[in-house]
Amino acid sequence: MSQPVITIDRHIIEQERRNPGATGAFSNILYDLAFAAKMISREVNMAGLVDILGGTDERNIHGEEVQKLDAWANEVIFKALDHGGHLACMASEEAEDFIPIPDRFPTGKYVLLYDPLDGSSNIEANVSIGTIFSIHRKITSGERGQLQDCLQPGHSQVAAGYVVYGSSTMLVYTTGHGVFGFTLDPSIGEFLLSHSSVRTPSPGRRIYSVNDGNYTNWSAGQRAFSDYLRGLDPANPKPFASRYTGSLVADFHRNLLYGGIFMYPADTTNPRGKLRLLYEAAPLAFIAEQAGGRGSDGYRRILDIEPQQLHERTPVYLGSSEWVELAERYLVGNRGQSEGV
Ligand code: AHM
Ligand code: MG
Repeated sequence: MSQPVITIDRHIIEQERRNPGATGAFSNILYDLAFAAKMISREVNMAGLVDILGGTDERNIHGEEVQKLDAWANEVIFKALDHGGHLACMASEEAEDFIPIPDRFPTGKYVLLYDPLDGSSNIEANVSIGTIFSIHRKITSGERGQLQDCLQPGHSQVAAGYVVYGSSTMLVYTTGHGVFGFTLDPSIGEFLLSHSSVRTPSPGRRIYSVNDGNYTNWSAGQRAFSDYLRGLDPANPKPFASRYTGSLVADFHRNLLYGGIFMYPADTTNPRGKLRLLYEAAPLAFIAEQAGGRGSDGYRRILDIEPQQLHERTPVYLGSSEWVELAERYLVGNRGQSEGV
């Protein structure tokens, strides 16, 4: 007999049954996120057609004002989740402050943080882009969420995931019991289980993903590690392969499946790196760890960082444990020798 087709809804229900105390609230958040992902996927796939179908710079074919796709995706996610009664508040990379649930809707015990469309500068060139999300429990006592509910360390996430809008659309998530990937079948509009219990191969492929153009602005340790990866260090005469699209989700996803290391280090212009702790680093670090890999800021586990601000940044090292640990050794070993950072 052939294997049963497992939709994301079925998978979520089966995961929920493993937790006898579950109320279904958490599952509903995941359903709503999957729905929003489908909406965004459809629009991303149409992005190149807007001009052909008669949109103008400011108005689409329906005469409506055209929004930038990342602002539109931000609203789609918010509206898919604002009314279900499961969230106390949200925070988005696209919004300066945390976003309370509108007063007309009931609230719930979870908090959602998200980056609606990461890598959106790549859209015009048809390069894969993604959505990233992170879910926490509300920790304050009031009915409506507060800023404090959003400022939680990554180790208290109850779920995290991302959607990659690539050659196919995939949703990958973890609730702390492994990593599961679902591929969207556009003919039936369903996410189907395609990657069960994803493990990052160990040691995995020798791939590194970083914006090498920043080399001269890096610390001595980062430069030394980069030299190692490029085969310029006698300790490693065999260079790694370099793969970098400039789209975090795409680069992370490839390395999750193949092995390798993704880095966005600190540099002289971005002393805390470029990527955001709450919307990008923490959720992907949770997934990396659940797949047997590692997530570090170069010195400590990303999931242990206590956030102080919604939009704070952190250096990021994600991927196969071997390579992330090696990066840490180079950074720690050359600490104090940094010119710029
Ligand atoms: P964004 O949140 O403004 O889209 O920026 C995040 C993106 C990541 O997807 C990617 O890893 C990084 O910025 C690329 O930055 P750079 O162009 O500096 O290499
Ligand atoms: Mg982003």
